[in-house]
Amino acid sequence: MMQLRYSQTSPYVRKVMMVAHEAGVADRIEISPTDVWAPDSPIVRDNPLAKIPTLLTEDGLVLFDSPVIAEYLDSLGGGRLFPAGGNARWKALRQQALADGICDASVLRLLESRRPESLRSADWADRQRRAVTRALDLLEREVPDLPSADAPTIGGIATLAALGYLDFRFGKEGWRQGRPGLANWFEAASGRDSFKRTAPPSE
Ligand SMILES: N[C@@H](CCC(=O)N[C@@H](CS)C(=O)NCC(=O)O)C(=O)O
Repeated sequence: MMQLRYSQTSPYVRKVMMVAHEAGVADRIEISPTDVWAPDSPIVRDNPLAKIPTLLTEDGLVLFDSPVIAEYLDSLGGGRLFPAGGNARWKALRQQALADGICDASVLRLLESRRPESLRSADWADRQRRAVTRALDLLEREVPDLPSADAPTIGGIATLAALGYLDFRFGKEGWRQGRPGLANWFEAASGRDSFKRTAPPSE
């Protein structure tokens, strides 16, 4: 069995678990809930960066971060989600980078809001919020490049995980507003089993 250092609320974990479901290897992964914020968190034994997801493979490799884990799990399932070459590959990888960047900025914003009030920086939080806004606007323009629901790629999977995270943490901000193309794409693509089976807990 592989072992995945995991949290149910992490969008990066959701992405790699979606890949595991798509690749048909989810039942080879043992989930190991890991609190990366605990002072004595066991995560640092496996990942010096103290981040999840971290995957321990059946061969004894320790893999991070999520793009590496995603490509590894996809390779076990025959490599359907990472286009082999040419612009299709670069587009899918850039979509993943954009989606992961939305998650990075959103996680930073959330963490900032959880610091003691006297330490919070409104400017810093706003910088992250604006990055997400611009990224969503770019996604709206590039909807025609996103994969259809029945032919997923890593770009589409990562985009679903990022938009699902915005719904989970910043739902009231309404990312769909003014982005009808992206909203429609999400509506169709989020019907996939891999997305439904990896939902975060409802708050
Ligand atoms: N680039 C990393 C980001 C992973 C990440 O930031 N995970 C968060 C949880 S959502 C984490 O473990 N944070 C702990 C920390 O930053 O110290 C990836 O794609 O795996």
